[in-house]
Amino acid sequence: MAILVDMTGSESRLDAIKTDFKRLGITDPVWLPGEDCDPASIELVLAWKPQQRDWSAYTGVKLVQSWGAGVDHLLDAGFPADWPVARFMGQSLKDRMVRYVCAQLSNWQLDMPRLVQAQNEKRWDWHDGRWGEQVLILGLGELGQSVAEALVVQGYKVSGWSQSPKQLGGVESLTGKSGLNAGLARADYLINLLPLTSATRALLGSELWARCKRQPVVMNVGRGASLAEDDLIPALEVGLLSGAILDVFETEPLPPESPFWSHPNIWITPHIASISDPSDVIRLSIDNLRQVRAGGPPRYPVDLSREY
Ligand code: OXD
Repeated sequence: MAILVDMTGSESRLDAIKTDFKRLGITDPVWLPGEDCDPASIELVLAWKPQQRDWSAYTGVKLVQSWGAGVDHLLDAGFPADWPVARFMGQSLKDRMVRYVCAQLSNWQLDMPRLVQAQNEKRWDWHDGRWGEQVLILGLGELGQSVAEALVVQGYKVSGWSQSPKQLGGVESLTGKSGLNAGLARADYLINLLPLTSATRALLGSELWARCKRQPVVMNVGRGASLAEDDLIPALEVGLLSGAILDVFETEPLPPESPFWSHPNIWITPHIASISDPSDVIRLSIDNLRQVRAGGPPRYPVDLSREY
């Protein structure tokens, strides 16, 4: 078999991925974009924002494996409709997301930037924190469920909004418009973990903010385009929201001219909430390829016609 790693990333990152294959004992040829491979020999395409569009010469592909949990970056890649597609999921991805969300909620409550500044100025800046109990998680997929369970353990009151009802210990399951309204009305924190689809694009916007009653902090760890970016600063200015913790953006890297950089109540991290562990992605992709070769479905299958 041969593998195509069609990823947008720095040369050193792509080279490191090639090395990871070797380290894991996979001796099959691994090709990077622009390298002179025989397209017909490729069985596995590992993709992150792939550059290739014409797949007509790739006659032997058995599986497309997304490097990440999200698959919106694959929607316009032009894959033939009958190629199986899988996304990445694994314990390391869940753990990292849980750690990011818990850390950022705690950082917000303790107002860490204020404390860091006080330390820099050798000032004892005691304050009594800004606490909140009620969390609404938008999207109860694998990552959303892990986050919900972890926040319950931390003592938060957690609701999760999803397409179909979910049974999760200690988590209130909300569905539909009325469920969303109920969750928004009492949320102190709103965490977006929805996949980006036509239905969720710009969902986090003024219409949603108008239904919030407790000036929540919004955390976006799903996809940037789920947030209507132009609606955010107005919602902060009129006090519908208290703050925004953003890890993902419509355009990444976030352009220097974005007003988000300098807003005091917007925290920015560079899409690092949960980074895929290369070894875990490679292992899953090889296992998935074996399953597909044996006639079964891959783990974490994706239906690109449904956008997730
Ligand atoms: C992902 C991501 O989709 O890192 O996993 O955004």
